[in-house]
Amino acid sequence: MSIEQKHVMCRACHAHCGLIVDFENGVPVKTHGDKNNPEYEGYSCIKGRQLANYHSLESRLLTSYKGMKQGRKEAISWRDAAQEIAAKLENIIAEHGPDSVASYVGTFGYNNLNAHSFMLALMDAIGSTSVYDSVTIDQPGKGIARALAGPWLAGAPRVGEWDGLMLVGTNPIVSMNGGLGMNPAKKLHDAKKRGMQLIVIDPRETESARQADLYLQCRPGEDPIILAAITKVVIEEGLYDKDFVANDVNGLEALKKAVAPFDPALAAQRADLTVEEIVQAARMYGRWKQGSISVGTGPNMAGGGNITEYLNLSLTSIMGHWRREGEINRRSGVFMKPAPPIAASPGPLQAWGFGRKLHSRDLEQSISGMPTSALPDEILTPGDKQVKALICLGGNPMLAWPDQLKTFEAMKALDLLVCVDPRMSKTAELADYVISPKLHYEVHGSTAAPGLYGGFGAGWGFENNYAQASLPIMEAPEGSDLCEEYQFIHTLASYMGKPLEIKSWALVSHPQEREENTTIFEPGETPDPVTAWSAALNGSPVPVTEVFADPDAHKGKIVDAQPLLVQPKPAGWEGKLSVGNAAMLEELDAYVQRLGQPVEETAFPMRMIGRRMTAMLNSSWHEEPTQRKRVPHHPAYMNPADMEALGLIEDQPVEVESERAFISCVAKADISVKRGCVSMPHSWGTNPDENEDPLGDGGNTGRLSFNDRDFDRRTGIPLMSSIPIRVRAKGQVLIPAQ
Ligand SMILES: Nc1nc2c(c(=O)[nH]1)N[C@H]1C(S)=C(S)[C@@H](COP(=O)(O)OP(=O)(O)OC[C@H]3O[C@@H](n4cnc5c(=O)[nH]c(N)nc54)[C@H](O)[C@@H]3O)O[C@H]1N2
Ligand SMILES: Nc1nc2c(c(=O)[nH]1)N[C@H]1C(S)=C(S)[C@@H](COP(=O)(O)OP(=O)(O)OC[C@H]3O[C@@H](n4cnc5c(=O)[nH]c(N)nc54)[C@H](O)[C@@H]3O)O[C@H]1N2
Ligand code: SF4
Ligand SMILES: [Mo]
Repeated sequence: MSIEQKHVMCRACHAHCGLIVDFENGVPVKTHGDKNNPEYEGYSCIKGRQLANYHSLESRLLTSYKGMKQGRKEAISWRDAAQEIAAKLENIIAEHGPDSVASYVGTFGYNNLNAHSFMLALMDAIGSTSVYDSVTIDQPGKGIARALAGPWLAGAPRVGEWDGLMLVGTNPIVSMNGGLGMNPAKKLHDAKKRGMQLIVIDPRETESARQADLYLQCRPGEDPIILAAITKVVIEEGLYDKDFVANDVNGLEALKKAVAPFDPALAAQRADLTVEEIVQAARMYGRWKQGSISVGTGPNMAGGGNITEYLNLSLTSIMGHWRREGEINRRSGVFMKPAPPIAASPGPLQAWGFGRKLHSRDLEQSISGMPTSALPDEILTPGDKQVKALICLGGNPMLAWPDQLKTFEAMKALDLLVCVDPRMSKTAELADYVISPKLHYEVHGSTAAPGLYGGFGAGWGFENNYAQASLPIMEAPEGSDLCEEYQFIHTLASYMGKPLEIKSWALVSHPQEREENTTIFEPGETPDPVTAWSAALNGSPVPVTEVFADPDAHKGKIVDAQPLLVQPKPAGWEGKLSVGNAAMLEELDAYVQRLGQPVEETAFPMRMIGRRMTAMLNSSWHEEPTQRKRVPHHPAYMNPADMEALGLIEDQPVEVESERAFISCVAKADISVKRGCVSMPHSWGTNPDENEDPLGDGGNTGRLSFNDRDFDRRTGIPLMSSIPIRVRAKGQVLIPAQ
């Protein structure tokens, strides 16, 4: 039997690993890592290794469908669907105006810049500003903080150069979130071997925390207090880089004053740490000549995301942990053009106050985007700008958005709901149309998205000047009727008689050039994939056609290019980094009153905290058998002592209840979870009109949130972690032995 190996890029998460697929007689039999891939070095995860199954699972839609909302599901070709949807959109726009049509780009739109750019162009063509994505229900504090601190043009050093890394509510070994880059376990192992230190602040002793030199098992929701106390020690003990601050940082005095009340002893008491732990963390951190802090979804979802991210950047700036004059940046860019390599900051940018306001709530667009958590209100609240139609690209509002009960009412209230999704997701079940796309093996892929995320900060994107441009390695199944996401969007626009103006992602830090690099696709024949990718990345450092034509790039390669030498700050340059933003320090001020105070006693004494699991990505493909075997039921991980106190035993069905609602799942003992916390993965569960099966798909943690209480006034994100809850047994039905 002959085995043929083909290279593919996994799009199952934002990491975009370069993998190899073994074909036996033309059939894919195994997907695995590629030892020769210079960036991932053989890495793959359980999800990537099931790619072949995703293509052939029974749950995969091989054609588009319509009429689920009316309970009359019927197959339809994607072209006919596009034509019908175009007519419906035209009617809705004629009656309610262009802003009544909203788009929502989720994980599989965000990670596919080609599809994403076509979606944005469609909204432009319609004239709608109701453009939403998952950023504002993810880590919206990142964008806010980066704007208000000001970007550092030369960027940050990479993991190979750090003396230390501090992880705050993120677990990159599992999530591939920023911090350690690609193949994170190996990167951490190598870095630790050469002496890099690791500090982890997390209520759960995560896979990353187990490697830590110092692990702080904090109470959730108190990160601003912990980082403020660390900042206080760093400033008062003079551990920061005084020259760098004198030349490149504004606002140290304001920061010093703002953190002054955060006495480590008071902070420790509130965050349930010891004073020694906080002081030790500050001193360890303060000794790093080069280092990094990575803040994840934990703090961003626990109420203080903006200020936690801002304190992260403030510490980074006073320590001078940025790339300096004369240093080399090997990442000169393949698909993404980096900012000019100058050791300077242009100064802060506007983070809000420039964009679209909501008609239903006192919220507005910010630099992190439109407040997605409030989109249900925009749909349900009558008014001029009421949203009547929603197009979801690779996202699943019913399982991903906070406040599932309200989201359900909103989805049902829409005149038109379209999902572009290869599965009948819980949202698609309520939709008028679901358009099924081609998958990984069947499409052209590019690593442009992780290239873009490289701009998020240290530990994001690639270590090297790496890129992959993969080709289709398999035909779509015989008899199927599938398209690429961008093809559907272009065809839809064509039926509406609208040209699409594709704006380039390659030049995001060069807005002027971005405007100049627009590609227009007229109604009619849909461009081929390389032409579409070229438009989405027009003006990239290496032309997209060149990368797609390079056989080594099909496998993933480091592209030879002149590294960037960081230039000195030009004479007369005025911009500086800011660590004293008044709005951010006002957010910090709100935490002063918590110092030394016990946590309020209520009927909901425990805290639900989020977590990710290697075997599952958000709501996608939970039905894949190998992955499901690893996580058969929706788990609620609790400290065994808490389980005992509650009289719960392993695998017992339980109800987790917040003030909003209760959900059913299965109790699991886990010594790594802080007492008082229940650690649960998100995006499980059913729609509210279905029975919940704790031994099946479990409950939806989004149902535990209110979208209009305890929300951030800049981005709208409500509490999605550190939610006050209580736990009780759900009968005594025990799971039969496996
Ligand atoms: N309680 C709670 N809620 C959360 C979170 C949390 O931690 N806790 N996390 C939040 C975060 S960080 C995010 S990013 C959001 C995610 O929010 P969403 O992106 O809305 O949710 P996903 O579950 O990732 O949705 C992915 C959808 O894409 C489909 N899909 C899979 N492959 C493809 C493909 O190739 N093409 C297309 N077009 N579709 C595909 C899947 O079937 C699925 O329906 O959820 C948020 N919700
Ligand atoms: N395998 C896998 N990988 C994924 C995903 C997935 O579903 N599965 N999802 C992807 C997505 S959409 C994203 S956005 C990234 C997210 O990447 P991460 O942010 O790294 O996500 P988590 O692994 O959930 O890590 C969050 C951590 O925060 C902790 N935590 C919760 N509340 C608090 C708090 O108040 N304070 C502190 N300090 N910690 C807290 C939790 O215990 C948890 O360890 O992961 C991506 N990668
Ligand atoms: S980490 Fe896993 S799911 Fe993500 S791209 Fe790599 S192999 Fe695919
Ligand atoms: Mo996310």
